[in-house]
Formats: sequence, structure tokens, C-alpha cells
Amino acid sequence: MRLYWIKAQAPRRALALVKHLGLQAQYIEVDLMGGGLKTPDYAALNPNMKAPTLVDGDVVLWESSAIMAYLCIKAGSDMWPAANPAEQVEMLRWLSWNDQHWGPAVAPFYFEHVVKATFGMGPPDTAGLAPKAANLQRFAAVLDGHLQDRSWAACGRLTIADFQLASMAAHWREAQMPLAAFPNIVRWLDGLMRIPAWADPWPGNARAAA
Ligand SMILES: N[C@@H](CCC(=O)N[C@@H](CS)C(=O)NCC(=O)O)C(=O)O
Repeated sequence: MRLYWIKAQAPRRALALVKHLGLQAQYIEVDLMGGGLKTPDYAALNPNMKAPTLVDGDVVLWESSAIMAYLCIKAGSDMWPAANPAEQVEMLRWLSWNDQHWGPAVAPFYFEHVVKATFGMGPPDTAGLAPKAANLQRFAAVLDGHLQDRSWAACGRLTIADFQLASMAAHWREAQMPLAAFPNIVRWLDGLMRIPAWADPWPGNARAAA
């Protein structure tokens, strides 16, 4: 199994899960700033020219949520509810909500403070973030209310929905996301950080030409 990654939030989910489930994989770090995602070889695997991409025999998979579900099925983990349709519906709700609402709300903060610093893309445009706070708080209120009497986002246990929802918000303090007023989100994010593979998902350096 090969997992192509860059040091960013979508690959972070898949990397953390491989580690958490104790699966074996070859980690291939793609040289983002050197154009590694745009090479013909990589584009043949992932025509979006984004990371992550998983290759397992004949299976070539992109989209981190799909990759995570695949990894759980391979490992026999209930972090994806392979045998329970009602739980699958619940998972789809949160995966979709993340991709349509929560992700876009937290992404500007993550990009300005984390992505730019990681890849040497210049200083954050903090003034440009100010008008984005209201949208983040709107959706944070939804997640905070949901987490009021829950430890995890879905199915009453740790699932890939938590990894999907938390991959950018995990950096909320350094990214200056206005989340301090949402105690259930803070508790949930701090709880995730006690999972070793989540706290440190990054493999040792294995840069490839792809
Ligand atoms: N929805 C995709 C998102 C993939 C994505 O946008 N990956 C980013 C890193 S988080 C990327 O490759 N960015 C580099 C680029 O767009 O050039 C997933 O969950 O896998």
C-alpha cells in the first residue's frame, strides 16, 4: 500500500488513520512547491492533482474520506460502520456537513496561518480573515451544540467523521480560529489530541519525485 501525502490537512487524516490502525504503508511525500502534484505520473493516479492518494494493488483512491473508509474496511475497524446502514447514514451526514459547511468555514484561517507557514508562502492576511469569523461561528455553534453531551461526532465512538471534522480545527489556536467560546468543540479537539497518531500523524521524511 502506498500513500502519497503532503503536509496538509486532508493527507493528515489518512496518515493518522494508517498509524492509528497499525496498518503498514509506504509513505511518499510529494514535493508540493516543486510541482510534484502536477507531474503526469501523479496526475495519472489523481487527476485532481491533489493529495492524498492511496494505491493498494489495483485500487487507486483519492478523497480522504473514501481513503479512510477503505482503510477501516481493510483493518476491520468500526471507525467506519461497514455493516450498519443507520450508522453509515449518520456518518454521511457529518462527512457531508464537513465538506459543505464546516471545512469551508475553518479553511481560510487554516490556510492563512498554517498552510502559508508550512510551505513558506508569506505572512498571513489576518485582516482578510476578520469578515470570515461570523461564518465560522455560525457553524461552530451547530457542532458545539451537537457535542454538548457527546465525546465524539457520530455513532457514539471515535470514527473517521472525527478525523474529517478535526483536521483543520485541530490547529485552531495557532490558526486564530475564534473557537474559545465553544467549550464542547475545545474539549473534543483536546480529546483527539490525546490520541498519539492524531497528535503526530506525520511520517519520517520520504520525499519522492512524484
Ligand atoms: N477533498 C480532498 C481534498 C484534497 C486537497 O485539497 N488536498 C490539498 C491538501 S489539504 C492539496 O493537495 N493541495 C495542493 C494543491 O491544491 O495544489 C480530500 O479530502 O482528499
